[in-house]
Amino acid sequence: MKTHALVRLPGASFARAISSTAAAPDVALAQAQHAEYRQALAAAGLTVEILPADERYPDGCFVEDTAVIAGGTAVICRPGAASRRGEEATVAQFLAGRFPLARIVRPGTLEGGDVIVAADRVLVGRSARTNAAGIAQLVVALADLSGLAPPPVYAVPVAGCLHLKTAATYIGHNTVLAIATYADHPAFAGLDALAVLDEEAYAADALAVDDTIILPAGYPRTTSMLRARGFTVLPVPVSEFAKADGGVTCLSLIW
Ligand code: CIR
Repeated sequence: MKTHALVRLPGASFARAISSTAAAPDVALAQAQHAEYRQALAAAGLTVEILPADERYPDGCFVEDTAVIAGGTAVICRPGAASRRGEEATVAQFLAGRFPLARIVRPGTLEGGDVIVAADRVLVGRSARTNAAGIAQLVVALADLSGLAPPPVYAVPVAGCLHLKTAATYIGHNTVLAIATYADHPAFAGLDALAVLDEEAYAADALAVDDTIILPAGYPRTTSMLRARGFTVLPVPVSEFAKADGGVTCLSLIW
């Protein structure tokens, strides 16, 4: 049962967030959407912890990338994007005392958006942001500090999108939600893979809080598919974060 979420408010510098799109985010609208997102987290039953905006880091609201919480451990990431290095310091400060911490260090890079913690395995995207050294360090960190047997870790090559979780997310009940090209990936063998329609690919990044799923607004087919399976779906508008290649998982750390 998940109880907490950590978020960071988007600041004025969010206008300069890294983006593969030509569209510039509207900061005031992003801030309003972030407030709705926080309400959805609270409606899903979470206590929402809020870090203030940090104007040094335009992408700082995407806190998911700064840490991986798994097996009772928080692994502090070393972002692959140079402009994002340093974001993790305030997150580490917040998490220290709540979790034993491990850290990804040079030459490793790892961003939390590449890490899917599923029922019996951890899947890590090897992407433009996460390298083999980062993945190897994550494996060691989870084995050292969790007190649990290390779950099998699979490295999954990521192509055509930013992070692994841009393409697939674990939504509980042994189920993965994925874009069609990832739905039958061998890393998901043994899990139930639900494919989203190509025109709803952005909805593959879904945030599951137990049986509630926070989904980007505007994806009716994915919403109905999940509701038909018994999930409570909370659609939230995140258009301004999408302009900066972010989705609903990117905006929080959940535990
Ligand atoms: C970046 O390029 O780093 C940000 N503009 C977007 C990060 C999205 N994070 C995520 O998917 N976990």
